[in-house]
Amino acid sequence: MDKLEHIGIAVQDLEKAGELFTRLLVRPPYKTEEVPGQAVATMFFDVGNVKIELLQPTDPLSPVQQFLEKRGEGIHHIAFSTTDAEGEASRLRSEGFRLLYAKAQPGADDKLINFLHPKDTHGVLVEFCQDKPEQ
Ligand code: CMX
Repeated sequence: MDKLEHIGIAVQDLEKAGELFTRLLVRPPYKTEEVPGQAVATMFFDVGNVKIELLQPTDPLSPVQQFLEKRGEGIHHIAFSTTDAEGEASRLRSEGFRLLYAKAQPGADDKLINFLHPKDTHGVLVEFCQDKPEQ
């Protein structure tokens, strides 16, 4: 886990939340992107060395929709960057953590992503992400 890469925040309305964060942070988002595999629409703000990712569900079965129904809007996950997602996955498995995916999946912002179950990490959904290798 090299550094805190981003903080994910679940929101009901990406456009409205985006306007608020634009005023809050005094800068526009640098990217908006749909990630069909995760059933989310995302918007990213660069805040120094860490990013804020706003997440709106695009499907009733989206994990973010389930989160909103159960817990309401708020911090959904924290994500650490790594240069070796599969190596990190092996290390974490051997430490007894439950990984949500057998192999890192395509995520937003040109990343491969995997997660640890929040029940193993004191109620915090932890993501680790690696830059997608150049094609
Ligand atoms: N943070 C903390 N706790 C969470 C959570 C979250 N984001 N999401 C669910 N939980 C809690 C639930 O509240 C529940 O706790 P209680 O039993 O105390 O009520 C528990 O975890 C549920 O665990 P579960 O039944 O095993 O799983 P769920 O069906 O609720 O799914 C999770 C939870 C994490 C496995 C699912 O949301 C998931 O697969 N997430 C990974 C994918 C994802 O979140 N994608 C969206 C982001 C993509 C991106 O960043 O681009």
